[in-house]
Amino acid sequence: LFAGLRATPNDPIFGLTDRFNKDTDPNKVNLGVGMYQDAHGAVPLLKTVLKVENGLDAQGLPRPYPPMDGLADYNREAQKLVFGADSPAIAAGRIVTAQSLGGTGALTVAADVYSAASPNHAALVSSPTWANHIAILQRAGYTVGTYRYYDAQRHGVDVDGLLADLSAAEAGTVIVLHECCHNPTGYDLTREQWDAVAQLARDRRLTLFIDMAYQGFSEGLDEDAETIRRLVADGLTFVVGSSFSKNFSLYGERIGAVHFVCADADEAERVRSRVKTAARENYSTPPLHGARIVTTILSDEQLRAQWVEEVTAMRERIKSMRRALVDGLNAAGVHDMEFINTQAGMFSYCGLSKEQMELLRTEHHVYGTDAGRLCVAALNPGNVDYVATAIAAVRSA
Ligand code: PLP
Ligand code: TYF
Repeated sequence: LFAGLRATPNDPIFGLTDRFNKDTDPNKVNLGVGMYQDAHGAVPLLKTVLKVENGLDAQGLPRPYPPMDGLADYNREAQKLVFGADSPAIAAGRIVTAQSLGGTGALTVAADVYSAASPNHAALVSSPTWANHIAILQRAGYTVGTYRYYDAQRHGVDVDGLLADLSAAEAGTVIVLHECCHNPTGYDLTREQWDAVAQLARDRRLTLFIDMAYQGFSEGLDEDAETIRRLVADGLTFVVGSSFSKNFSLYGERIGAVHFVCADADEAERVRSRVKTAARENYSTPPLHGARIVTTILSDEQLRAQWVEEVTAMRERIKSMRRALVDGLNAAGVHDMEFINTQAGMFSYCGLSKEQMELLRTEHHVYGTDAGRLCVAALNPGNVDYVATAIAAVRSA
């Protein structure tokens, strides 16, 4: 039956972890996969999450099927976190929110609904982007192209290229944008640049998908959602994918949400039926556990405040590690990598070539992606100087 089946290549990012696990060097550092780690190099279990889990355990709750679009209380809380508790669009009933299997599942469901809504099956993603954006859209029948984004020379965003490429897109083209903490580069759009994108989206009737996998990891939970809230206030209709993998450190629970900002409540009702169908045909109903944890925390004032503190601590620690890396590089004689402090989120495009990234692995046991992406959220006081020295050595090799 499977004799003629050819194997597909390993996911390059998870493949790095496999290589890292086989490395026996005691100094090895995994800056490959995007997972936040604490000062001791562990993926944390947040204190608020543990507290709630213990409570849920003690209650011994049954596990019925949730609705296909997820728990209603969860959806309400997830929606408020993205759009703001006082959002007029929420009050008007024109935002459809459904629990999703992480940010990945949000995109999967969005792609199904988009493809039913418009005959234009073209999509554009940033060059570069998270590889799953391309894979998921292609799987849903989209022809996926790229818009210019990363400007290696200027260590930032090629805004002119981006706007030119969006201007050339046909009406109805799906445009995937990263709300904040761009994966993989770490470079985000400024407020003015977002305004220009929004103007184009309106003028050319582009279909925006805004991926927010890192809410709270750039400037703050509200600050990081500001663009989305402004687009809603401006009257745009679009879709948001949001994830609790990072800001609740619930990677393995597969918990996120997809939000459809519709023109009115009537349109929202029709969209909701499509969303439920997409869920039913993909996985029937989403899982309960992560949704219960997140709902309990977000709907309790004290727990929520404690969680916000934990998100703040993660964000601040990442920023301090960026500074420590730049300091370490300076101490090692590398003075042109200050740009690391201008990037946001878990990732840094460090500008090293594929060959240099391989040298970093083979000679120094430091693992980042071929494209030069380092997960700075996996740095800690015990490895940051080692990594800085290794980068300096590779640069002068
Ligand atoms: N979108 C982007 C831009 C990401 O970097 C990630 C990475 O984890 C995701 C979506 C997927 O998030 P999740 O693990 O919640 O599915
Ligand atoms: O970019 C990352 O490292 C994270 C995690 O197929 C990830 O977004 C990596 C690869 C993948 C799914 C998630």
